[in-house]
Amino acid sequence: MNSEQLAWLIRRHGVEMTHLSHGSHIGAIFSVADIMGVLYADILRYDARDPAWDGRDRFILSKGHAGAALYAALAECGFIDREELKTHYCNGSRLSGHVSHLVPGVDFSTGSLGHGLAVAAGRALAAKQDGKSFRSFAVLGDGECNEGEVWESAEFANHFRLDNLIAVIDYNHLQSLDFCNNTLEVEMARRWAGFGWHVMEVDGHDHRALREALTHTDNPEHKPTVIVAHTVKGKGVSFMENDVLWHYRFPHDGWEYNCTVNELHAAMPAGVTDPYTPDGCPEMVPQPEPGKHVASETYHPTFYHREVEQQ
Ligand SMILES: Cc1ncc(C[n+]2csc(CCOP(=O)(O)OP(=O)(O)O)c2C)c(N)n1
Ligand SMILES: [Mg+2]
Repeated sequence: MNSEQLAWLIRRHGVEMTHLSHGSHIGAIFSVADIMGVLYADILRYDARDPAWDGRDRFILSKGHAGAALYAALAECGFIDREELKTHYCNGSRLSGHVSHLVPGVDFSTGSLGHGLAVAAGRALAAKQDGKSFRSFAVLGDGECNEGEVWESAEFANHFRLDNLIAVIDYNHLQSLDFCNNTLEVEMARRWAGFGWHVMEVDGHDHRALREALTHTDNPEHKPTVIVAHTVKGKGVSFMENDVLWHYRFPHDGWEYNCTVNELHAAMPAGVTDPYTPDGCPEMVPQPEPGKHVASETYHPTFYHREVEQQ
């Protein structure tokens, strides 16, 4: 399976998982889907039949609220059964809303933001000390970079010249409740360079650019690498793109679900079959207009107040 196909399936599974569970974070899943697709199709070394293989690259999805994207990748790559994805968020399921290390192929539980890079850096150092050749990867959100531990880890990785450590920042300028520039915006590339990292900036939805950056992490000064991936939260579905609403809202029955599925179908790569709605959904018209949402009891209070103020 190529990375485009995998990224599409991550998005499609993400829609189904959040729809069935009434779970959250579809915007974050869509934002990181291409990064995950390239990592799992082209970059990471793993053996799905032997998830604990010692030579595997270590991977941490530090923005663990997008766990559905990781579970979907693991299902498509053979670590777990596709059917199990339907249990996401259910009581008793090992596919908890945020990432669980009980799932084969997962090295570290995440969801409490800010910790993934520290663990990834520790593993990179351990690899060097033990003479092992695996690499250590972490994917972080840009809002997550407000956590101080990220920068302690950045300093640590620089000090130990961890050139086997690769971080990817999903740089979508949104957090859970607002844009980063209304919260605490990190001037991403300059900050990481200041911390002594090898910095690359790419379009985080361009697979070729992602692949190119992820395969050229070597640098003469043996710095750790960060790839600042410019992304759009909600990427792939017009009315979700760049709208903070879809951090918590799931695609509801009716036009939200149907239009989401149909927009994904319009961009379905050759060779992929939709496991849930192979022929798409009955056409529906988005209601209301993109950006103007009807307040409902399922909305987060912040959005509700925003809508009330707008009236
Ligand atoms: C330590 C911690 N604080 C707060 C939260 C609640 N929370 C979940 S997602 C999120 C926003 C994260 O934004 P970002 O890292 O930019 O991720 P995105 O969804 O935009 O990819 C927050 C604050 C959390 N999970 N962990
Ligand atoms: Mg963000």
